Amino acid sequence: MKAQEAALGTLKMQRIELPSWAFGNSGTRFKVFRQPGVPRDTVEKVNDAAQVHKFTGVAPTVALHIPWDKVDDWAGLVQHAADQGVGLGTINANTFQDDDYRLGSVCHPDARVRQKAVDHLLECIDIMDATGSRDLKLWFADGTNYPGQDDIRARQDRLAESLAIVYQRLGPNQRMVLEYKLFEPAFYTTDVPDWGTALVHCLTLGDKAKVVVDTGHHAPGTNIEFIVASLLRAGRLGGFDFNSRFYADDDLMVGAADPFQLFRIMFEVVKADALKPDAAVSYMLDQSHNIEPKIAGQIRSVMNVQEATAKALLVDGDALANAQRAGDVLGANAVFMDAYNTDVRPLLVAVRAALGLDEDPLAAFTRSGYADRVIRERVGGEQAGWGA
Ligand code: RM4
Ligand code: MN
Repeated sequence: MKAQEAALGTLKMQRIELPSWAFGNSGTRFKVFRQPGVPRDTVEKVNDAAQVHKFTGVAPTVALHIPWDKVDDWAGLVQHAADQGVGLGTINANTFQDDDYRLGSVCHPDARVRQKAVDHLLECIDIMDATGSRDLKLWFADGTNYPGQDDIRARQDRLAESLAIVYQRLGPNQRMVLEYKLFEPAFYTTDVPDWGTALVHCLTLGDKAKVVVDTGHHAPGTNIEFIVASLLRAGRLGGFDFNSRFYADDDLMVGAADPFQLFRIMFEVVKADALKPDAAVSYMLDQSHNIEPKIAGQIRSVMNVQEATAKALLVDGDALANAQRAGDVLGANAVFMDAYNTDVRPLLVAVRAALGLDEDPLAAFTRSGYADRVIRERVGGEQAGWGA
């Protein structure tokens, strides 16, 4: 009972960040299915994100992607978000959708293109100044497709030089968070393919540089919780991009493909006491809802993170430590699995009650009529896609 009460307190304070692009149309490279009622601009994306927070109570910030979400009046957007009960979060840079970036951005062989990419990243920090955002998220599509295409080490040097310029520009309360990805769009080499490469660059840059773990960016079978534990130990875990994968960077709803993996990851987070706001680890979703409704898809994802967190919080730490010390392999595993196999849905109902929310966020959202209303209202104009 005590454990449940403690878990309830922590779950009430949990914070999950939503990606603006989850609310726009998205798809595969084969087809983008358009959905009615999809936002047409950043303001409408923020409105949709605010619905997720309204019904879950734990998703009060929305991450933006630049230039997709660029607006003329940042102060106006900050105010609009506040009026909806949310804030603006991480600023995600985009150096992958310009013809100049065919051979890369910050690692490009041509100094002119590298400068263009760096200028974009500096502009993102200007935007952070205006929005009050803490984190600049960097994911680079840089890499090569063919052996011999470019010099692997020289590309690392260019990356380090570019990152150093951007790092210097960060304000005292701003951070740079560097995301790695195994492959795609480059297939032979990727310039930031793994947490080792990301960490090496962050360690060289300084304390304000941290690594982002996108759960979809690993080879099949990778032990992601080991990476999380190692980065936490090094004080270099900046945050997560949560999603689910069956094959590669599937961007499916977090906790859908392998809820046990999400539990194992959240257990490492809980062990390191890294759920607290001052632990400065951000918990962001990075998903696209290609065939399912988007706001409901985000609500479901938030609930999945909450369930994994609740289970992780219920692991009996003393019993586990005792079993580990005694070398009791099966006993330790049983303690772990007991928590995973606990039905935490009643606990989350209690969390929602304590927050003054409906116990069933998805049903409450449906009942609110918001989805039907925006389908009626959002006619005309160009519906936002993941790239706009
Ligand atoms: C990348 C990566 C980034 C995201 C882009 C759209 O694969 O996950 O975080 O911003 O996709
Ligand atoms: Mn990501």
